[in-house]
Amino acid sequence: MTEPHGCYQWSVACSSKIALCAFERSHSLVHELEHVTSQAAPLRNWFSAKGRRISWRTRPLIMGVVNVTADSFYDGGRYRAPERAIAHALELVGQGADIIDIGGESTRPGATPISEEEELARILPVIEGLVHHVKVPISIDTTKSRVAQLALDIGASIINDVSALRQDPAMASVITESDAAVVLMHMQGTPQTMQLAPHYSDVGAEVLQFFEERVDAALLAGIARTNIILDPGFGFGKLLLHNLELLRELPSFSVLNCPLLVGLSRKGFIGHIVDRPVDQREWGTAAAVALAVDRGAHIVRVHDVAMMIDVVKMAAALSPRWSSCGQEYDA
Ligand code: HH2
Repeated sequence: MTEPHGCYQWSVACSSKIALCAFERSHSLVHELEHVTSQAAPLRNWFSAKGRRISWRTRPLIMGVVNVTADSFYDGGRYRAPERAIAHALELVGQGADIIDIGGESTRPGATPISEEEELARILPVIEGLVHHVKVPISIDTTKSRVAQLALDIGASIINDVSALRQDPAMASVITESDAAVVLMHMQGTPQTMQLAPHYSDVGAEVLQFFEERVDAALLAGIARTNIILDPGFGFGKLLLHNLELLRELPSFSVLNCPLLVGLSRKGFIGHIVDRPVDQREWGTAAAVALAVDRGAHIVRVHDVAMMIDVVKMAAALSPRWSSCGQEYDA
């Protein structure tokens, strides 16, 4: 019988098999697995954003990236004008994006922080221009509570906080009160410092411990577990080997009963391996995305939706983790 994975991985019935599977893949996280598998986990293939269930069945969801910035590491300057950003977001939705992630401030290594007013001026017109024209949830990539609040007020429903609620003490209550979903991402340091000297003794164990701490902090602040998404933060305070190790360790993070998001698209570590500049990393990204799908990612954050949706569909069709989730083919 096929191992139950993917959309069934949170079932009470399957938790011991999941634990066994994760145990086989991870040497360092045994005690965490024992702890979590002793808890009853609900059957869930969804997360909640402002009371709406965002679910998946046969493949991970695709989060399409729209950067309304001048200096993003790949598309900086391209969608700086609101009408261009809106047109690009509509294009990504047309290509099959399940979520649109709008960012007004670059988080690339060494990026110059921008003011709250500047960030608001960049993203609000884009949300306003999109919200009545797309059905997919709109996510906002921000660490600032006021930016989050105003974006949620006009229709966004997910806050993608790369600081995992650590940068702005008011962020957690904004999310609690609006019942938005939140992405809690791991980062060592800040975008200004993170690539200076990343250091871990066991990157997988440290990221898992960080997730436990941040999930506890979010729950304590009143955010429901069903609204929390976790992200290991590829490229955020990590050397090449740390990124590769995290991709290998991905299955072990499912023990926290939260969906996993991965942002691998065109990142520097892919560039190092394939030895190509940022505009030539789509094949390297495709390989990393396919492996992430097989290793348990539920949401894949990408710049190239049209390409990566085929990669995600094919990887899911081939993956034992997803193939038990009700895929049906005519032939
Ligand atoms: N990566 C980037 C930005 N936001 N959010 C999450 N949750 N996970 C990620 O891996 C992630 C993220 C960097 O990509 P991009 O937005 O294209 O670049 P920039 O930060 O330079 O705008």
